[in-house]
Amino acid sequence: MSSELKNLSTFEGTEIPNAAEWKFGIVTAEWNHDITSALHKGALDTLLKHGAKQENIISKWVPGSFELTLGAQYMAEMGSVDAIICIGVVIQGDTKHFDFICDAVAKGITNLNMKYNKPVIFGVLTPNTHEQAVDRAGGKHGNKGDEAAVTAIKMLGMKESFKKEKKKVGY
Ligand code: DLZ
Repeated sequence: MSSELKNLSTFEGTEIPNAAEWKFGIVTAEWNHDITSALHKGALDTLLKHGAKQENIISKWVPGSFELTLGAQYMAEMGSVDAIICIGVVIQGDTKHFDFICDAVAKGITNLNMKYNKPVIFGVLTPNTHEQAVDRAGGKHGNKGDEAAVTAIKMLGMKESFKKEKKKVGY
C-alpha cells in the first residue's frame, strides 16, 4: 500500500489548532467492528487531546461503510456539527463489493463536503488484507482514526482563518 512508509499518527506541516470551540460528529461502520472500533477510539482520543470537549462530540454507528454517506448526511442535518469524521474498513476480497462500496462512499463523502460546506472526512481504510487494516488501526502504521481527526481539526482551522481574513478586510 502507498501509505506503507507513513505513520498515520504522526503529523507534519502546519500546527494543529485547538479544537475547544468546535462540535464534531463521528459516524462509524459496524462492519469489521474489531478494526472500526479501534479507529473510532483513535479519532475520539485525538479530538479530546486537541481540546475538543466530550459533550461536543456525537458518535453514531451505521451497519456498513456503504451507509456512511447517509449517516453523515443525517449527522449534518440533525447533529448541528462543524465537522464529521466517517470511519469504515473495506477489505479487498474476491467480491466486487469492494469497488462498489469504495466508489460509492468516496463520491458520497465528497458530495457532502460540497453540499454542507463542512469538512466531512474520509476515514475509511481500503486495505488488501485484515492484517494491513490492523497495522493502521493502532498497529505499526499508527491509527487512521487519529489522522482523520487531525484532518477535521485542520480543515476547521483553515475555515476559521478565512473568516478572520474576511472580517479584517471588512467584506
Ligand atoms: C456487504 C459488505 C461487504 C461484502 N464488505 C464490507 C466491508 O468490507 N466493509 C464494510 O464496511 N461493509 C461491507 N459490506 C456491507 C455494506 O457496506 C452494506 O452495509 C451492505 O451492503 C448493506 O446491505
